[in-house]
Amino acid sequence: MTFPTLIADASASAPFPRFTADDTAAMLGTFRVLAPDGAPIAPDATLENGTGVADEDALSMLRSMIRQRAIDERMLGLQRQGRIGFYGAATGQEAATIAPAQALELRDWIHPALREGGMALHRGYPLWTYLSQCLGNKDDTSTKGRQMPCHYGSRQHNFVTLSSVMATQMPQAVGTAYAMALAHDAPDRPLCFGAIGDGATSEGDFHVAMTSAGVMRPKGLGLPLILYCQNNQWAISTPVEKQTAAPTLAVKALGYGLVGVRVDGNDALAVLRVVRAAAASVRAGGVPVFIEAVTYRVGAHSTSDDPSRYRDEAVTLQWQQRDPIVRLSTYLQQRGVLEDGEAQRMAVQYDEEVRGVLAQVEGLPPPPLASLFEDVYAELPPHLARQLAEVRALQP
Ligand SMILES: Cc1ncc(C[n+]2csc(CCOP(=O)(O)OP(=O)(O)O)c2C)c(N)n1
Ligand SMILES: [Mg+2]
Repeated sequence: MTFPTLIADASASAPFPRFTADDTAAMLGTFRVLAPDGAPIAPDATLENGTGVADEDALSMLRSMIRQRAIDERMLGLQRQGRIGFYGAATGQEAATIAPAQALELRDWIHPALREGGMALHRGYPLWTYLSQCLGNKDDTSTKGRQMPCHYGSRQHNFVTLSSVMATQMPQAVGTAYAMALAHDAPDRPLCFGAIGDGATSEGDFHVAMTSAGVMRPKGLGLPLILYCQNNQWAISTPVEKQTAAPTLAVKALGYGLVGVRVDGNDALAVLRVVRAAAASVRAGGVPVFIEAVTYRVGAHSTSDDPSRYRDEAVTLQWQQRDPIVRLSTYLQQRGVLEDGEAQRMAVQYDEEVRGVLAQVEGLPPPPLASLFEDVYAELPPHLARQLAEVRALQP
């Protein structure tokens, strides 16, 4: 893999958003607002701040991105110490993770993949619950200690519990969007956002979902649906070039009659604008939008993985220099709304927050043993009732 090719076509003048299903330029070009050094590429005087993004929105994203990194770093450390069993970090992908959450509304539903936990946090999912899920303790209201770490879910935040099985988010999101289209009317419908990684585009579910997303037209309108692929260029040890011979992932949308857009996933402002434009379009009844956010997995796939065994880490170093947090904070400093050193201070403050909450939740007991028997049967079958009685007898 050569580092520059995937971003060489980035251009400020990429024709976006035009939202026609045959706009191959948007699928082949990469929409970008900020250059890697944080400078707006081609400020547009007709847009707010020249970038189309209000300072408070940019600051809100920056805070969540820095918080996400602080959490990820602490959780990776915890896994290495054997205090949790697994963790999938979004390091280097914070813009691609947080910006869609800023663009969407709380009434919209999210079917997340492994890297989207930060979307829930940005929506207000408590850090206490997030950490409790990773620990599988009694306050793990997401999965009651029955799942691996990173399987966050919250009804209150319309954040559907992650299924580890790749690409399942896609047909599930189509189904949710279909229900939304039946229950609500354009032009202001809630929408569903389904997230996947680049590797998931090779799954059968991807094809099933893309086909269904195109042909299902309740009330004669497109589904209120955004399908979102974080192309971090690796699926564990398989590079994206082995997933497809297509020039981009976004261009696949064309074959299904959807809108495809490719965006620089390390540019929070660009992702925000793309998801906002897509949301406005699908709320109003437009064709579902498939977004490819180009980024890079600068860390390991998960704590069970060692990328130095299969990839050239010199490339990783180059991507580390395109840090989405540095890009956004430099932009905000240049605008005069972020002080020198403020981003670093925030990082320290969030790390303290994580340590503080962790110190409290690590002491919590596991969920009650009897909860193992809940949530599947309305009435326990006799063999499980017998086992439940045995469990109760064991408890002090
Ligand atoms: C159907 C299925 N096959 C294999 C796996 C094992 N697996 C877990 S994550 C992963 C790679 C995912 O890559 P990608 O979709 O690019 O997402 P990323 O982890 O890079 O965010 C694989 C193969 C799985 N979870 N589900
Ligand atoms: Mg990937």
